[in-house]
Amino acid sequence: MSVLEETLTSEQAMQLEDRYGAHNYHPLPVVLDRGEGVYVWDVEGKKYYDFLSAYSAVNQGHCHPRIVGALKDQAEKLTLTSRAFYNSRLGEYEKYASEYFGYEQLLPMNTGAEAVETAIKICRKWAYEKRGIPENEAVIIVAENNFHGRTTTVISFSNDPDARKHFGPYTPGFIKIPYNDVSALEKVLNENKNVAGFLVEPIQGEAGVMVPNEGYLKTCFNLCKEHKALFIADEIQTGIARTGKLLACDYEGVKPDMVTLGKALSGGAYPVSAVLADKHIMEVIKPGQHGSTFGGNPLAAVVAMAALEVIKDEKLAENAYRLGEIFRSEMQKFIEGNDLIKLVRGKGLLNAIVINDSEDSSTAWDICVKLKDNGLLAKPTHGNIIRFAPPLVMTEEQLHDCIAIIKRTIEEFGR
Ligand code: IF1
Repeated sequence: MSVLEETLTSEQAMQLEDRYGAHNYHPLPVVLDRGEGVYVWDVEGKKYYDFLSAYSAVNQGHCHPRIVGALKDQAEKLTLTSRAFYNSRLGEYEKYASEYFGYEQLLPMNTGAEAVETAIKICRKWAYEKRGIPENEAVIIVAENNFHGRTTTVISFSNDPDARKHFGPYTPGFIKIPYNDVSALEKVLNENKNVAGFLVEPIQGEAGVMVPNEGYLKTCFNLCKEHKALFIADEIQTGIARTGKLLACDYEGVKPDMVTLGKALSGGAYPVSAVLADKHIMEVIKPGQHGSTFGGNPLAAVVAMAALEVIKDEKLAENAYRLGEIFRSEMQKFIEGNDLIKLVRGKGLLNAIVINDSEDSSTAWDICVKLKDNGLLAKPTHGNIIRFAPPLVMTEEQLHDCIAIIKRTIEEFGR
């Protein structure tokens, strides 16, 4: 039997990762082997509700037949051409996705971090060529506690010590301001003539699902307009129906100058990311100035089209909105009679509970281990915060089942 055909026990699989893999993660002790819709199964056949959705990449549910079907068909036909040649699916995808989100053009990449890097490069180039900012002096404003990926430039403006420490020297040209603070943005825009853009998550995911005040995005957008800076929304986690609208910015009627997308753009079947913008911005990038071997490949193109069709056809934004309301109101009722949980917050099906404990406690982790034992997989974002982000194809009945598991687990834990 070849190595690939052997079925390992969970214990063996974990040992292999531990021995031969770099230790850049600390996973919950569960080894997943199969997924379908809102469910995943471990190697021993135990079934779980997935309440992480691969960090919101699997919004359409695991192994969605339409997405997998598109992937299989295209995989047998043509997978990769590079951009040295045209391919028969890319233009169709670029048109479909641009119109879908209401932009003129799309730049295809693969991972979220690459999409953010791309947006930064476009923003800087735009600043020099369209705004006349002096060479090498463009500044991009970012928010404290941001998460935009793991590349050297992106971690340069992180303030998470794990993400940053000993990875310097850092890329200059970023100014950090507190999140959800309009006057901080206004102050920097007034004081610094070289601000090219403001890069922001409409809801901060890794920071613990921090939902800004109503009107924050709109006011920031207007301030950017006034100062001729680009408003760049990182919708890699919040986008594609996760928060109950197609984009989280839709809640405030904001159309960002640039949007980054990733994760659920492929429904988790393949790494697909993109930057969307109108022509007057995108046109600063000319042949040879940016790209990627895999970006824009035909497999990614058909997978992304299928993934976006599923969002519309199955009305997943509407479902996320409706189930999110139920989730928060049920959890709210529950925590009023419970000392362990301090609050629940979120939008659509991107939610978190905050535990009455310190940020560096292990309580969130310990609860997640118990949730796993009870058949539900979630992941802490801090020592005291648990994120709940199930696939958006969940039914109301399944959601009530999950809420019951969460309540029971927390009650057991409190004892
Ligand atoms: C990991 C968090 C989620 C993102 C936003 C860009 C990227 C991400 C808003 C980069 C990625 C991930 C990556 C994942 C953990 C995760 C995460 F906990 F860190 F915050 F989703 F909640 N912009 N987020 O959230 O996309 O390059 O990874 O494709 O393991 O690092 P990527």
